[in-house]
Amino acid sequence: MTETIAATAPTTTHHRICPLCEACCGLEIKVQDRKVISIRGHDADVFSAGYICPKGVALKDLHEDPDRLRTPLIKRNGVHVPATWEEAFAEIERRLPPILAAHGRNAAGIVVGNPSAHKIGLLTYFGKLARALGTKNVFSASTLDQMPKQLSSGLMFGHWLSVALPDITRTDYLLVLGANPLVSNGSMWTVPDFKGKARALQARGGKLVVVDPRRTETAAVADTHHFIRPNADVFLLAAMVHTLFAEGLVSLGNVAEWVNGVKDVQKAVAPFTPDAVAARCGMAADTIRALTRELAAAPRAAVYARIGTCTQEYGTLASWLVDVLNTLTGNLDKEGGVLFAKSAAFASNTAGKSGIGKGVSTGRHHARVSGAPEVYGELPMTCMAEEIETPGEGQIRALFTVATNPVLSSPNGPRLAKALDTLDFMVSMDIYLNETTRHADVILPGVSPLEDFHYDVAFPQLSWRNHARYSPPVMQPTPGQPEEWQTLLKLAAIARGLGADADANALDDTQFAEDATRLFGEHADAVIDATKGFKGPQRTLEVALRSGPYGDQFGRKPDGLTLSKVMASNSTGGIDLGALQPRIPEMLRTPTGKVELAPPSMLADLARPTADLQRPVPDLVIIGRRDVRTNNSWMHNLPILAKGPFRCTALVHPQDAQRLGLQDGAMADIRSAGGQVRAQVHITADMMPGVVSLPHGWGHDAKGAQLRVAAERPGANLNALLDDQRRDPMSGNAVLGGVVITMQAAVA
Ligand SMILES: Nc1nc2c(c(=O)[nH]1)N[C@H]1C(S)=C(S)[C@@H](COP(=O)(O)OP(=O)(O)OC[C@H]3O[C@@H](n4cnc5c(=O)[nH]c(N)nc54)[C@H](O)[C@@H]3O)O[C@H]1N2
Ligand SMILES: Nc1nc2c(c(=O)[nH]1)N[C@H]1C(S)=C(S)[C@@H](COP(=O)(O)OP(=O)(O)OC[C@H]3O[C@@H](n4cnc5c(=O)[nH]c(N)nc54)[C@H](O)[C@@H]3O)O[C@H]1N2
Ligand code: SF4
Ligand SMILES: [Mo]
Repeated sequence: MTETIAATAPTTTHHRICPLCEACCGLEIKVQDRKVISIRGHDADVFSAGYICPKGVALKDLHEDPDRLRTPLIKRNGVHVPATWEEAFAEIERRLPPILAAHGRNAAGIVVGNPSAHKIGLLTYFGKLARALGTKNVFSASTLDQMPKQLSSGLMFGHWLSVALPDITRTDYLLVLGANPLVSNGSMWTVPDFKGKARALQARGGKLVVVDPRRTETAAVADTHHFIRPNADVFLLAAMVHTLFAEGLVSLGNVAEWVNGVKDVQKAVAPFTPDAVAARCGMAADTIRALTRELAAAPRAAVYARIGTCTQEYGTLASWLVDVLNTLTGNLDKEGGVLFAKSAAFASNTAGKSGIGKGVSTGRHHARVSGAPEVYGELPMTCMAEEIETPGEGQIRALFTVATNPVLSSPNGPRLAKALDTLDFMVSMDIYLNETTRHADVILPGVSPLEDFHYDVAFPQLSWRNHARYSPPVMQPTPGQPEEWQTLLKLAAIARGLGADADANALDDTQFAEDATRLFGEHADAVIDATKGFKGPQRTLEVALRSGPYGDQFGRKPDGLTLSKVMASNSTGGIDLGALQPRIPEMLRTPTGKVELAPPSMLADLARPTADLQRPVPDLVIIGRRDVRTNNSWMHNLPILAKGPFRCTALVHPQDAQRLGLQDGAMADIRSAGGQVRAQVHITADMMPGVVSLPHGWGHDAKGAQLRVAAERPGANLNALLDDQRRDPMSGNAVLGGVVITMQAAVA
C-alpha cells in the first residue's frame, strides 16, 4: 500500500544553496514522497551557473544517514539514550543554573564550529546564547582557520569581513599561496567553479601561479608552481615587497590618495632581501625577484592566499603582506585586481557612516591561563583545554559546543578529549554522536539542511560577484523538532534563569523589539510593523535586506530589495547584483578613513620573523591536506563520499622515503614532540622534499561514537601530532603546519 502511494506521489523540484562549503552553489533537488530523487547543479543560478561538486550530491546521503541524530540524547550511566526535547531542556535547566550560581558566568564556555557559517539560524542566534551565558570563554573554529586574514583586513580596511577579493574574471595574473581551490572550492573567497574561471583566465592569455609545498591539484592546472618551505610565506612576501621598492616597481594606482604608511612599510621590510630569505623559503633569490617583476608587470593582477598562509606562526603578517603586495602593485580596488564585495545584507562595510569608522581592536580581555588576547570577541580555540583543566576562578565547568568537533579538528585533540571528561556538564548542538559529542551530557540535534531555509550571511561579503539568493526548506521538518535558532533561544532563556518553559517565539519578539529600538530609534515601531510577516532569522534577514545597500528602505525606495522579492527569485536562480566595483574610500571603516598599510602592531610583530631569518630549516615537517570528497571531520560517514581509494594517506617525497626506509603503501609511524599516529605511506614527487602531507579530520575510532561508515576506515588524526601551545600571537590562530616530525616504517 505504501509503495503504491510512493510510486504515484508527484516529483517536486526545489532550489537550494548548498551549505557544505564556501562556494555556495545553487542546487536543483528533485524529491518524491520525502525522498531525494536527484541532486544536480542549478543551471539558472545567477551565481554558480550549474556548478556542483561530489559533496553537493552527498546531501542526499546526509539527509538519509541513519546515524544522523533525529532526537535529543541524554547520557545516563555513561550511555547516550534518546530523549524528548522537553526532557532534554529540563535536564539542562536542572544542571546548568547551579553551576553558574556557584562559580560565576565565566564557568560556562561556548564554542562554535565551521557548519555554523553555513546556517543562518546558528550564525544570527549563536550570539544570543553567548550573551545570555555572559562568559568571556567564547571560542570558535575561526582561530583554527581565518582569524589572521580577518585581523589583517580589519586593521587595514576597518572591518573584520572587509576582505579584498581577486577579480578573477577580469584579471591577467593570479598568484595563489597556500590554497588549493580546485579541491576546497575556495575559502574567504566564494568562487564556485574556480577551475572554469582559471581556465578562462588562461584562455585570455592570463597566468595562474601557485606557491605551495605540494604540487596540488590547483598547481597542476597552473602555469607555474613554486615549492616553498612551510611557514616561510612571510619571508617570501616580505622579500617581494622589498623587491618592489628596490627595483622602483611601486605604483599605488587609483588608491594613492587613500593609503597611509607606504614609507613605514619600506623601512620595515629592509632586512628581507631575496638573498636573505632564499634558504628559509627553499626558493632561489632570483626566482623571488622574477616572481615580483612578473606580478608588477601584469596590467591587472591579484594575490590570494589562504589556509596554508593563515595557519602558521606568522599568519597575520603573511595575510597582511598579501594585501601590501596588492596595494603596492596598484591592484587594490581595481577591476581585474582585488575588490570588495557589496553584500545585500549584514555587511558592516555598508552600514553606518561611509568611509570612516571605529576600526578593529583586540585584547579587550585575555585568556586566563595563557594570557592570549581576545580577538573579534573570542579567545583562541587552542586555549580551551587548559581553561577547562586549570583550577581557579573562571575555570570552565560547563561547556556548550555548537556544530564543532574540536577533538578531531583542533591541535592536541587527545588532550581536549580528556579535559572534556572532567567537565561538570556539557551540552552539544550537533547532528552526530561523534568524537566530541560523545563527551556531552545532552546532545540537541539540528534539522537536516533539506528541512531548513537558507540565506548566506557571511559569504556574499566574500563573493566573486554580488548576489542575493534565498532557499526555502526542501521538505518540512518533522513536527516537534525545533529549528536551531529556537533551540539557541531556549538555551539562552535557561542561561538567563527564565526556565525551560520559556516561549522561544515570545522571547524572540521581545528581543527583536529591543534590537529595532537600538538600531532604528524613532522608526522602530514602523520597522516592527513592516516585518510582521516574518519571525526568527527570517525577520533579521528581512530587516538586513531592506535596510541594506540595495534595500527598499522600508518603502522609501520601492524598487529595492525585500525578502519577499529575493524569495520570489528562488526558482530563477536568485538575484544578480552585478560584478564587483571599486569601493574605496566609501567602504573603509578605519578611524583615519584611509587604508592603513602599516598598522603599528603589524610592524612590531615583524621583529619575530626578523629574528627568525637565520633559523635552520628542519629535516622533516608535516602539513595538512584536503580532498574533494571530505569536509573537515564530519562527512566521512556518507557512503557516496567514503567509497573509493582511502584518502587519509601520508604523502612523502621519494628522497625522504628512501632515506627513511619507507615503502609505498606500507604503514609508517609519525611522531612529533607531542604525539604519535600511524598512517599509510604514499610516495610522490608532488611533495617538496622534507615535507610530509596528511589530511586532518580523521581518527574515527573513538569508543562511544556512532559513525558506522566512518569507523570502517577511521584514518589517523593529524591533530594528535600538533601542539596546542603554538599560536600566531596577533590573531591567536593555531599553527597547523610546518610541525617537526620523525617518521619510520611501522613494525606491526
Ligand atoms: N590540522 C588541521 N586541522 C584543521 C584544519 C587544517 O587544515 N589542518 N582546518 C581547520 C579549519 S579551516 C576548520 S574550519 C576547522 C573545522 O573544525 P570544526 O569547526 O570542528 O568543524 P568540523 O570538523 O567540520 O565539525 C563540524 C561539526 O558540526 C556538526 N554539524 C554538521 N552539520 C551541522 C548542523 O547543521 N548543525 C549542527 N548543530 N551541527 C552540525 C558535525 O557533526 C561536526 O560535529 O578545522 C580546522 N582543523
Ligand atoms: N573538499 C573540501 N573542501 C573544503 C574543506 C574540506 O575539508 N574539504 N574545508 C573547507 C574549509 S573549512 C576551509 S577553511 C577551506 C580551506 O581552503 P584552502 O585554503 O584552499 O585549503 P587547503 O586545500 O587545505 O589548501 C591549503 C594549501 O596550503 C598548503 N600549505 C600548507 N602549509 C603551507 C605553507 O606554509 N605555505 C604555503 N604557501 N602553503 C602551505 C597545503 O599544501 C595546501 O595545498 O576549504 C573548505 N573546503
Ligand atoms: S563546491 Fe560542492 S560542497 Fe561546495 S557548495 Fe558547491 S556543491 Fe556544495
Ligand atoms: Mo575552515
